[in-house]
Amino acid sequence: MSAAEVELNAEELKGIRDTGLDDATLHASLSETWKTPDGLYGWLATVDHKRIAQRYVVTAFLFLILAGISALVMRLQLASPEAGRVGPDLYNQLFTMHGTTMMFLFAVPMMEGFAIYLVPLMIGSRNVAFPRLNAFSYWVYVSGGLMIWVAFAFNTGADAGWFSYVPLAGPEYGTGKRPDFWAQMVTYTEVSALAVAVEVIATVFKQRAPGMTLDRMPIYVWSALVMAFIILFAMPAVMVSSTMLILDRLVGTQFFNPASGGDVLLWQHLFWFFGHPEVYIIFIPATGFVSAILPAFVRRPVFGYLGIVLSLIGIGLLSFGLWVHHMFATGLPQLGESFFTASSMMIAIPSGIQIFCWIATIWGGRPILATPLLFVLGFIVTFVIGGLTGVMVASVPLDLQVHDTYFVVAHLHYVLVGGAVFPLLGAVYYWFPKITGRMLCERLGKWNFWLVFIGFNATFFPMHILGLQGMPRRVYTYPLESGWGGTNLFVSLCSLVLTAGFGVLFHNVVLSLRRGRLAGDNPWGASTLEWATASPPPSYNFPRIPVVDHREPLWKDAEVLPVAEGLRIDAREVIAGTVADAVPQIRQPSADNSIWPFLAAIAVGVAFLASIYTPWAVVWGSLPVAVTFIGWFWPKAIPEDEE
Ligand code: HEM
Ligand SMILES: [Cu+2]
Repeated sequence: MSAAEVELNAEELKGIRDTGLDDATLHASLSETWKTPDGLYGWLATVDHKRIAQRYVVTAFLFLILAGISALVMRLQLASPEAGRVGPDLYNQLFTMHGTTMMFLFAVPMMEGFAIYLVPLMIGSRNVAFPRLNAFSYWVYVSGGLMIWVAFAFNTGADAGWFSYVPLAGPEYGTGKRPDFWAQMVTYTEVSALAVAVEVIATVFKQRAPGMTLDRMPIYVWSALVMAFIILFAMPAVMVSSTMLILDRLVGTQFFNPASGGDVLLWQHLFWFFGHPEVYIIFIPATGFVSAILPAFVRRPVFGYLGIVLSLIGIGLLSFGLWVHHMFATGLPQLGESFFTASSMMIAIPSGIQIFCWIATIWGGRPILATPLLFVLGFIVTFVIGGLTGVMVASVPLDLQVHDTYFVVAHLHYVLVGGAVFPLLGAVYYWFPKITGRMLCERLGKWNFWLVFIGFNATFFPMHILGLQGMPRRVYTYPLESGWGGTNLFVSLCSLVLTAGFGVLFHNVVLSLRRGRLAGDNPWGASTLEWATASPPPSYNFPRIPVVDHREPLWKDAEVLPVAEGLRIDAREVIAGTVADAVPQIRQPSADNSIWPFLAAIAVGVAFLASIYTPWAVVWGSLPVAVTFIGWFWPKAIPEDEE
């Protein structure tokens, strides 16, 4: 960058005070201003997006382990025909807890966690917008997850499937309190997801580094933004429906009871209006990982920036027009079926564009086969297979044949594991050095990849065949004469290979945390801003806010990254700018640590939980909630007052 350009940027920044401090003073004062206090109080009160994000990621991994164990127990039971290791009642709880945990407590929060960690660093800011809401969202999520698993431990695990259809989950057939716990868990996780969505949108739109116009934004940030918008429009549908379910069960409303004018299919419409976009909430940020990882390992920018961004937005919009393909077996009018078949197949177009752009990127580059790139390649192979079976089941006649069989189980795992878990593992290998300051071991990484890739395909590919042979999903056993025993045994054994792959990952993480090679700021020679700061980043992220005039700021042949100065160092501040062009407008105060979000989450959590037992909890429970919110929002002296 020439001196003239720096001057221009500095000109844009007028109105922001220049601190003009040397590095050591700057570091000392910013560390003091942005620090998290030691001890338990600091742990509960921190609003540092990186700490909160790390918690999200670690907690989501713990839920992955729980859900994985339930899957293994299911596979143990299904390994041989007519086995009695797990009874039907426990089996129902197992597949419901597995599916529910994977979707609501693992995949979505994992993606949220990564977004909270990466977005402020990638756009050159010091924290997310609404840092206290961020802290609140984590505690709400974790209490929802704990609640449903504690209930499971007391034999009250949800048992009506991850989509909890009525009337099975309704007042007439739903066992005990089981569906109520499911419905309330949805409320917790959705409150937290909506909070994250609002933070991500506000952060991306308002807090980008000076000069980072929308078309210079990293593709991952675009994907996080699209994810946040999908959350915003999809999640309310399931919150409404789960609340209606709990009202039907607890206070005798009749939303889903046809005898009193209610409608059973209404549940399915509301659920899938959320449920289909849900898979894109998981998949879109995963494609963002791919677009972030690829350039670093093929040494060139991703091919077709505009095409990929438009595809992301296109997928986000289209994802709201497909939900009825989950309901082909409910007897819809022919025209409706054709419409939703067509729209389901249409989504293959933007997905295909992205895949071709990635292939073109690899084609034109010089690929270095490090572990993150292996996972990306594994993702492309696996996801394409899942996409192909997706196009198959989008056609009504075929769907009616394989509906509720293991073909669907195979398909959904190919898209979910292929489309989200593979990129996620790539992302773990890619950003672990940034987050912890240490590299993961490459040799173990290769073992990790091959065990997961081979284990996954060997476990799930044969399920297509089982499905075509007629094996229904959600059955706790099958007769000897069916002839499905051999394949099932093979599948169960291969799931152990997959488990071993995850074992290697956890081993690698534990080992590398202590003994991994030190990473340095930018071990992969990557181009985006998170690599411009230390690993792990300091509490304030960047000593000086970077100024961006390029899509790949760290690949420009500049000796040093241009920076903006002028934020206060004695109070928490971020730069807020215009939405499209990121021209700095104001210095925005950023919230300090506070215990109130934690207390508010407890109050909200207790109210949600108690409302399973009495509707009065909604009334009396709102009092402590109000108190904690008053504490949280108690007016503070704004910086201008102090001056
Ligand atoms: C890691 C290895 C995994 C294994 C061995 C596994 C195994 C299984 C099995 C055996 C079932 C079918 C149960 C039945 O129909 O009887 C199932 C269902 C399901 N799995 Fe997985 N799974 C794994 C990972 C995942 C992941 C990563 C996700 C999502 C991100 C996921 C989401 C689901 C869902 C949504 C269902 C449907 C549950 C229902 O029918 O209500 N699974 N899984
Ligand atoms: Cu769908």
